[in-house]
Amino acid sequence: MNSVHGPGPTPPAHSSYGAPEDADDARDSKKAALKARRRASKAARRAAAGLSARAPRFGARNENRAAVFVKFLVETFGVERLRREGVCDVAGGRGEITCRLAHCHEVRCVLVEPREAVDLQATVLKRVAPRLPARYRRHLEEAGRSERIERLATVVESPFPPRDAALAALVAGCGIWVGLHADGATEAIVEEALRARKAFAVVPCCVFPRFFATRATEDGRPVRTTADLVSYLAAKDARTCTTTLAFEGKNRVVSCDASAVRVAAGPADVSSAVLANEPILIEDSAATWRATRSWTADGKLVVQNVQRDLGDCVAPVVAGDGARTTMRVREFLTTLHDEGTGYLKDFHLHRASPGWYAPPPGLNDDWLNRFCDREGRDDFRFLYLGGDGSRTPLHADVLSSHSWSANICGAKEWWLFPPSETSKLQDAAGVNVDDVRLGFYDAERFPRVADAACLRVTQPPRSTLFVPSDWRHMVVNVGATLSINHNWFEAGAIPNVWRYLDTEARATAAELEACRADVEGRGGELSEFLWLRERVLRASARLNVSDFVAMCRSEVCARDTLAPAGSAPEDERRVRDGVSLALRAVAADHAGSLFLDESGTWPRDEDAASWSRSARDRGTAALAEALAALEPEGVLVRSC
Ligand SMILES: O=C(O)CCC(=O)C(=O)O
Repeated sequence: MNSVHGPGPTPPAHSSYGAPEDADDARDSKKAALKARRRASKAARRAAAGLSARAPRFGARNENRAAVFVKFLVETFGVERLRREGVCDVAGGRGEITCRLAHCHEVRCVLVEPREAVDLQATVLKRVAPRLPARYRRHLEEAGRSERIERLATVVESPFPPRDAALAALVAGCGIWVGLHADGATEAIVEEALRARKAFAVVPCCVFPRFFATRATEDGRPVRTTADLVSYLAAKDARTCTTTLAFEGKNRVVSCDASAVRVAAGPADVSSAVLANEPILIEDSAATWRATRSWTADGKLVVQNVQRDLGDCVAPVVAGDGARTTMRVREFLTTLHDEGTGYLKDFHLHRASPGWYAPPPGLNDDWLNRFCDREGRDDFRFLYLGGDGSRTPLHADVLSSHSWSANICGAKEWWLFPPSETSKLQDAAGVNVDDVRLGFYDAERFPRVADAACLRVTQPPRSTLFVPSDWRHMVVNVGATLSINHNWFEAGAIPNVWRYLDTEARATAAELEACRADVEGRGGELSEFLWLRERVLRASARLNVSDFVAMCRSEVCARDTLAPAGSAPEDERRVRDGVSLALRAVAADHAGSLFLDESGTWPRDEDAASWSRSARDRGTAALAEALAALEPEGVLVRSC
């Protein structure tokens, strides 16, 4: 079993996921024999006392454990989800769990078992059928086999996780990974599922302390017992739950939905999520906002109040056919409940009418909108309003910014993909899939969408979702939904923002290269051409490199710390280094094309003062000042 994760020597290959005949097994069998002797003598005592020989049982007999575990899976994840996402049954032995899920619940299953060829039809006929309710048994008796198993179950003969790419893709195609007494594979299931953001449920059994010698409990003891192993696995992620299953023996299940967005327990969790660039849901964060109080009653939209407050505003609307238009909010409201109506999006609420809400704590160190306010330019604070089923296609946010989105009423279903999954969401030409729901995209053109690790959440009314920088996401509204969102970023996102801007700056430079000769031909200066390039970049990307420098300078010079309040010194260091590296890259590649006016902002007038030597010197000086604030030991920035 050389693919089982975890430190220490590898359990021998002869066994199913490492069930070696070692001292621990011997100890386990001794314990079992002792237990059996105790049970027999108890039964004898009860018989002597004239009582029933049968001892009271904790739950079902051990041989029913697969049935009990499947019941747990159905109750925990719901049969709809099991069917939608599919189950990977790791170290599933003869395949009883797979047989039950596929045959009785019509769940697509992949059984990974390294030991021997598994005959699922034999298992269902011999082991499963005799214990099934009559309705499932009858058609097996008639047909002598289960077509559902033929149709839904795949056996993968491999260690876990499979190394072969095709087999690994089969496993990755399942949303829920399970292991009942999977022995040496148990920790691998947990680790891989957390990494791939899958849901999992494992029932640990043998511990093999000799093979996994470096495992330690939270209080530092070596993991020696099954109870230790349960706590050790549960400690790997705050979202895990442990439950006791109703059968005898090793019956503690550790389960977790690593595909679920975390819910914040307090502001510190929000700051940690921002630092880690991970989504987080903040419940009830919009409950007391003036917007919520004014525009909803009993959780429902009060259309006439929205009309009263915003009716005359003109807002952008994406029509049902995708065409972009604008209309008065009052007019849009009359169509809100019509089928296939448009989606009112990106309406600048704060600009039109401020004071309806305050950004949630932890999501308000907003460099982007502060900069826009300072410069008196368009901000990134929006109101969205859409009917049931209205949708925003898969995208990553503008400028590689974060966003937060708060529901005033209605709910939103989110699909969120970490940056590592981006290529799986694209076709061979690098075009993004528009709708990631199964059946809504061309699986031949986008063959890896189903394998992409995805976080899911149905965001309830009055809550806020933090959407991190560079995470692609898709949204579908559930019921008429009014939401407020900001695109924003803090210091931690600056490396991503810079990467985005640098790519755009290079593309703009390449496109404009042909104009350089024109400018030079009419006797213009190189700096006029560089200013022009910055101007085009600003129009296409909303920020140019000069803006980026001005924004970073005003933030880093005005404060002592850049990471969220209360962050560890190493986080502060990491965040500072990120900003510093971005500005060093500006110094290396763009120092000669920074232009600032006397007030320290982009000189937008189309006259020679804008691209003058002094405008460039001010740009270079702003960059040097920002770097000096970040790196007091000093950096030399030279204008070219
Ligand atoms: O609510 C929506 O439809 C889209 C919101 C979004 O994409 C965001 O907040 O980043």
